This record gives sequence, C-alpha cells and structure tokens, in this order.
Amino acid sequence: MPLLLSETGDGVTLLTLNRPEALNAMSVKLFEELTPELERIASRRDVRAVIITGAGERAFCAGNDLKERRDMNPEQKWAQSRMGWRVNQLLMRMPQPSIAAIGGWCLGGGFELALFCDMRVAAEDAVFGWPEMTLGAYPGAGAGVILPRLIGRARAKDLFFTARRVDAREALQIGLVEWVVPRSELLDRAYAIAEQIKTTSPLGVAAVKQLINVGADLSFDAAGALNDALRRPLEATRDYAEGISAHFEKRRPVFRGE
Ligand code: CO8
Repeated sequence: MPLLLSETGDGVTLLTLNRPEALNAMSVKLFEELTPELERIASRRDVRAVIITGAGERAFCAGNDLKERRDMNPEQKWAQSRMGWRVNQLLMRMPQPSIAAIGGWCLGGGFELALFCDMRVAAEDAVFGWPEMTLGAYPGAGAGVILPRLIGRARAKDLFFTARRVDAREALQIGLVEWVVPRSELLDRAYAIAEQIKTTSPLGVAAVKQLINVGADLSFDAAGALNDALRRPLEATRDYAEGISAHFEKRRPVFRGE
C-alpha cells in the first residue's frame, strides 16, 4: 500500500498521507514518495491546485516518525530533516497553490508541512503544536523560518518556547489557519477553494505566489523589481489576451497557461 495517495481529477490533485495507524507520521519512505510526486505536479499544466490531507479520523500528521528517528544516527536524522526541507521548498516554489486540509493532530514535521502550504483549512478538532521542543529537537524543516513570517515573532516564540498545543479556534484567531469548519466539511471546503482558484489564470496565480513567497522578504526596491520581472512577461501571454476578450464577450475565460 502506498504511503502517499495521489488522485487528480478535474484540475485538482488530492494528496493523502496514508499511514493512519501511525497518525500519518512522516517516515523516510513517505518523504521518498512525496518529493517526486510534488516535482511531478509542479510540471503539470493540467493541475491547478493541490490539497494535502491525512488519512483517517485522528491526524493530519503527528510529525516525523519518531520510532524511525529513535534508531537513526545524527547523519541519518540530518538527512531526514533535509527531506522535510526539500518537500517544504517544493510546496513554496511550485506554481500551483496548495491547501492543507487539517483534521486532528498536526504536530512537528506535519505542522511544518501545513505551514508551507499556501493556505490552511482546519477541522474543529485540529490540534497544533511543536513536540520537538520537549524532545530536545528542533523543527528543522523550516518552521523557524516560516512561522514568524506568518504569525509574528512573539507569537511564534510563544509556540516554540512553550510547546503548548493550540486548538483550531485559537489557530484561526492567531492566523495559523484561514478557515475552521466542521470535520464533515473539511475536504469540501478545501475543494471549494480549489474550484475558485480554477477560475483564475494559472500564470497570474503562479506569478503572484512567487511574488508573495519571495518578494515579501526582499527590500522594497528589490520586491518592486521582482514585481516588474514577473509582470512583464504576462502582458504578452495568450491567457492575458483571452482574459480581456472573455471580459468583453461576457463569457468565462478559457486559460491554457500560455
Ligand atoms: N512517529 C511514529 N509513530 C507515531 C507518531 C510519530 N510521530 N505519533 C504517533 N505514532 C503512533 C503511535 O506510536 C501509535 O502506534 P502504536 O499503536 O503502534 O504504538 C499510534 O501512532 C497512535 O498513537 P498514540 O497511541 O500515541 O495516540 P494517542 O491518541 O494516545 O496520542 C499523540 C496522540 C499525542 C499525537 C501521540 O501519538 C504523540 O505524542 N505522538 C508523537 C508526536 C511527536 O512528538 N511528533 C514528532 C515531533 S518531532 C518532528 O516532527 C520533527 C523533528 C525534527 C525536524 C525534522 C523535519 C523533517
């Protein structure tokens, strides 16, 4: 049985972490399935959005596989941490938006995976936290980089320093997630967001995603230069012409990503 389920239908890929018996903990094998799948998706024009979720009722992902980690030497642990970083970088840099659909436990490396998605929908039963800090470890796949950028330095420090658990209501309040819904509506909401994304232009979305993910950390002038560099080629695309034509012809545009 694959540890990652990948189903693409009608422009949306659903990736399911499929180790429910281990609360979908990230093992090396799971990373080895997830990495090439994200690389494949990144090059697919027919995929407009990616949803990541966890199998079963209990967890999105309970972090890295601790049983596996227990028997690893420092080099192996480091190699696994790099796998997490690589996956998270792929999510940040792939042209398609990604949506984490989070139910139940969302801990450690699983929390990092969710943070590197572009948006997060949580079920009312979602619980977030950094057990690393009680394990003598460190959220090494990028949480220390992304979390302060998302919720501010002091709030990120609170969560790291105390390793306290955050429920879905608080997660919404502090900006860890964008939506909280009943568990039964979790995937429907994620798909509804993906459907809306599908009405927009893929090239425009990819460009603005890059501008937000990269430009936000640049100086104002450098971000402005990136803005221009991303914008200019769009002016010459067929999709841009199609978007304007469709507007005047009062029809839905048909974007081809070219
Ligand atoms: N790894 C491996 N197996 C796990 C993990 C995990 N992280 N979490 C749960 N499981 C397994 C349990 O061992 C158990 O399996 P079994 O029945 O065979 O013993 C099964 O899942 C169900 O778990 P529990 O019986 O423990 O369920 P509870 O409801 O009692 O508890 C908890 C749920 C609180 C989530 C509990 O399972 C727990 O504390 N899990 C560990 C959470 C954790 O510490 N995660 C690791 C954080 S560290 C990290 O993610 C990365 C650090 C380094 C960064 C590198 C980045 C790539």
